[in-house]
Amino acid sequence: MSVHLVNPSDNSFGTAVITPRWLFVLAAATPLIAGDPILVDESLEPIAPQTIEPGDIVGISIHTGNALRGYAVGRMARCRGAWVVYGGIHATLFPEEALEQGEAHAVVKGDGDIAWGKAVTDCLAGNPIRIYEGGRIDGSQFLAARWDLMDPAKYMWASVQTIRGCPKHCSFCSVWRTDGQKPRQRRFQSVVDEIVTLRRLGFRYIALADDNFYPVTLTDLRQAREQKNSARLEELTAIRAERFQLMEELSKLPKDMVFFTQITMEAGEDGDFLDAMRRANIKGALVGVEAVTPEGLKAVYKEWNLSGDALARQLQTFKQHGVHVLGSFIFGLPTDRPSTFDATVEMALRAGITFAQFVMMTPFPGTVDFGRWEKEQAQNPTMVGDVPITRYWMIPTEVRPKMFTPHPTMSSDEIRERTQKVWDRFYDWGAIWERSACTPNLRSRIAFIFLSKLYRQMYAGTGISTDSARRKKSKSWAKWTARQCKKLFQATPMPELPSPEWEIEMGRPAQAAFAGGDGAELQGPFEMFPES
Ligand code: B12
Ligand code: SF4
Repeated sequence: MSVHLVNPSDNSFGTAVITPRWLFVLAAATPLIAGDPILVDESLEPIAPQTIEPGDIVGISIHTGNALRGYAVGRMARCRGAWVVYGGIHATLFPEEALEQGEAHAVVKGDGDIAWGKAVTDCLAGNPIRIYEGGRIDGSQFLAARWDLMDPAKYMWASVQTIRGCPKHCSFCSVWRTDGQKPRQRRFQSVVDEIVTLRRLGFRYIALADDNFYPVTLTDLRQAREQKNSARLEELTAIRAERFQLMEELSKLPKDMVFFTQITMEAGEDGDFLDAMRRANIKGALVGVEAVTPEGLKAVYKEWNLSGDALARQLQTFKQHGVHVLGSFIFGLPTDRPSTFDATVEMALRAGITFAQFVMMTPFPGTVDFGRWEKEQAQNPTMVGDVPITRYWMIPTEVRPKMFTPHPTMSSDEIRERTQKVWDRFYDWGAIWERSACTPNLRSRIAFIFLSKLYRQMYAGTGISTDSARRKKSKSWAKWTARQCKKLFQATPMPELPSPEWEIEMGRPAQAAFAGGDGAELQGPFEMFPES
């Protein structure tokens, strides 16, 4: 009997950018009695059906974008006599769909760190229940990933989670509803131990797979003070202190490490936090800008974001403190007009952000936007074949529309074409070359250009491309570029890197873990985010 964990994907590139963290966390959650699980990441290679034997247990993770492929894998596994269990955000939101369409024996809702062990044990005993409530476990219970089961040659960046949940409530995002609004911080010692393991293996680029790395804003603290809410103030202060503690420990790791995270724009007001990020080598952050106008921000319940010149200044602040921004913008909001596209790309260029992504409005299940849309569609649903559009992930990818919600003034094609042009303009050779000036030497500059082009191609290949010929071409381009980028990201493994010693009772480090690398890696090929 074997346990298989499958990350479904329709696109296999042979090399992947970021490790799918759930795979290695669930590996750690697999009971010892079941042995080491077999990990299959289909973004590298599709699963080979003959590897599944009767009585095996197959765990499949689905988000909305890969649910259809996930169900096909599940049906195949069940047909071969395996126990089939689903988990992940989409299965959490639609457990019945996974049971029916994916022919699951069981679904784990919510966190799998504890519930997966129970599901495996029950499958081994031959009596799994239909639904396991994994819930939202406490941060101290988050498991460290089994990186010993990963092939380091296949991934460019590893991913480590430091916190789950987000106190905000953006209308297009499901995180605050599924992961909760109460931030759940992982013990920083466990985070650092994992990173040391990864650096030993030769990973120096790490994505901090967090919903929001900045869970307490200066405004939150001020409001608690003004309301004289001492309990709240104490709680917020403790969360903030733990963030600083984590960053302090990260700053003791080898100096060649580069971390990247996701953060709200409000961090731009918090110079102390940004400085701590820079010292911790958190050199880049995805910032959800979403829209550049006040109306657009209102439409997504993100009025607390800035617009206009104040927005440009706020984004520049990140860079001044040494944190590069990957700005994320959404097109297709009801308030968007043809002029919004130019205004957005001009703002992105003016604000000096290092990377940008321009995504099209997608109503993800579990969001406020999705709920509203589902209600609107209830009476007279639009159908694509025999699938209602509100179940768009069940529409075969070849015929799946690129946009699902109609816009009041523009057609989907117009929005797509204009979005494409914005990508083209932000990532044209001249603009990339200009941005690459933030790197310290020619080699890094070339690497920067490669990465920018890869980023742009991967998006065009898997998302917003206008026709299948272009998609095919950009996929093979992305495959080639990914192989080159992998080489650029590789670092010399540091098997001797010592683990920090922690004072367990105090929950604080007893001594400085690692005073810093020898600097050799700083000459590496991709030191594109120098200390500024
Ligand atoms: C890091 C991250 C990314 C990274 C890295 C992705 C990667 N390779 O891992 C990047 C930036 C590349 C990314 C891209 C995208 N992402 Co993203 N991402 C995340 C984020 C913040 C964390 C994911 C993570 O690693 N978590 C850590 C692991 C350990 O947690 P987990 O995956 O939730 O797994 C736990 C449970 O779900 C459960 N579980 C999971 N799988 C299974 C399987 C079984 C069998 C069992 C039993 C349990 C189980 O157990 C695990 C441990 O507790 C999540 C937000 C979130 N809170 O999930 C969004 C999230 C998954 N992303 C989302 C989206 C929309 C995207 C994009 C489409 C964005 C875009 N517009 O381009 C792309 C799509 C990429 C792709 N093709 O897959 C949405 C998905 C919504 C949905 N309904 O599907 C999320 C939920 C964020 C949101 N705003 O709502 N993402
Ligand atoms: S989009 Fe970002 S800030 Fe908004 S709720 Fe989601 S994780 Fe939080």
